[in-house]
Amino acid sequence: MRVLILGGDGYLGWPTAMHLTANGHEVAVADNYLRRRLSRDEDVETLFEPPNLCERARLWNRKSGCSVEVYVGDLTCWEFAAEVFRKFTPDAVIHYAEQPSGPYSMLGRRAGTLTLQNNLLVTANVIFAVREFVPDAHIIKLGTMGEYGTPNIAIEEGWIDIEHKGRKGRFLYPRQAGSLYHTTKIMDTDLLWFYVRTWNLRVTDLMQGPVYGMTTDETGTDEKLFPFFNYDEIFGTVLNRFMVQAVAGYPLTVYGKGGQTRGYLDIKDTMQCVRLSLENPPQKGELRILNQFVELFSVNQLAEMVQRVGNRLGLSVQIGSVRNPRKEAEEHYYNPVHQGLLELGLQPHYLTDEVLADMLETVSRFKGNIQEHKIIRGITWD
Ligand code: USQ
Repeated sequence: MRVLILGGDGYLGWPTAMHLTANGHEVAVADNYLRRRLSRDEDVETLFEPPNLCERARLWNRKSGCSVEVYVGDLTCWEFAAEVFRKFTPDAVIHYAEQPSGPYSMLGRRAGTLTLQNNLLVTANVIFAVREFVPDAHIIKLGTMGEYGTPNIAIEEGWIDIEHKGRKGRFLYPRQAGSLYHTTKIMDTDLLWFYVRTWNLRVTDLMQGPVYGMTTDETGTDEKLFPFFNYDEIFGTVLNRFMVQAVAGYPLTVYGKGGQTRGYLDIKDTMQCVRLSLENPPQKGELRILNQFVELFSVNQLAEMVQRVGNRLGLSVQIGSVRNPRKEAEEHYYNPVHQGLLELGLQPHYLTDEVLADMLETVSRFKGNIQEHKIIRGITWD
């Protein structure tokens, strides 16, 4: 298939480009380096600076013989979005092109507005471009498990059947996010659902949990092909942060009581989930929602695992406690369904001691780059 990856420079975008070309698809990527710019502006650069997209495409071509077409530009700009769709005419679009951080979206009015504008306008442009240039194309949108929040009932896969006053109906599962960023993902889902009903679009919305890891089948140990790896308070996700903290000898930053539970997955499984969704498209006029994670962990469980494995490697890992900067439940019921991707053929990678040890060893290669002042910035939801 001809696959257009929007946000192709990001933590998931670049590994997806390599993974899909390695599996026989034709791929183009588009990105405006927003994530790199925001990291620089906020003084929270990644553990190492990956090469730019054109250089990454050259390196990958030299290694694998596969080509990736590169478009650099801003997808909130209709002219650029239209040009990319017109030239590449994709069979499928993978939409990762969003400001992806809860803490960034809560920095203040300017960051909040940027998040709203970027995320909603790119989603709208994707919808309009598909309608105008490739109406049969499949849109695969990266959503988040955070759209559901932490309700006191089981979380279904996107939809819920409700019986009310003797009548029955099927609705989007109730959503109640914990940051402005997560709320933009709810708005994306609503936009997509409206246009699926109105224009018969074909859409998969992937509700993903926090991802961990740095290596995929395609990167191997070649660090020039590694994705971004953020360990800072703004763009770093919890397990990636804990691994860097363990290597740096910084007490693991458990927020609040540490009972916050989420569904996690290895970046290798993100690759599988996205490819399986691509290769098994829904019908036109269908919004298919899949909950994309493999295992549930609380923050405390993650910290204990990192401590145990880190100590075995001689790291002397301490578990710290940080006043929770977010407004979220620190102890709660959490029971999300995640059947759809397994039914499509997902072969999960689990978070074993071996996997953790491997990640800690990979992070140790960059120990000299770790800057402790990036770990806690003091951003609060207040
Ligand atoms: N947490 C800590 N200590 C830290 C960092 C985080 O205890 O140093 C806690 C948070 O308070 C939260 C949990 O760990 O309860 C997960 O936080 P996170 O920063 O790893 O993940 P989150 O902000 O929810 O966002 C990340 C990605 C986002 C994606 C989301 C999936 O940045 O793009 O949508 O994971 S989910 O969490 O399921 O909504």
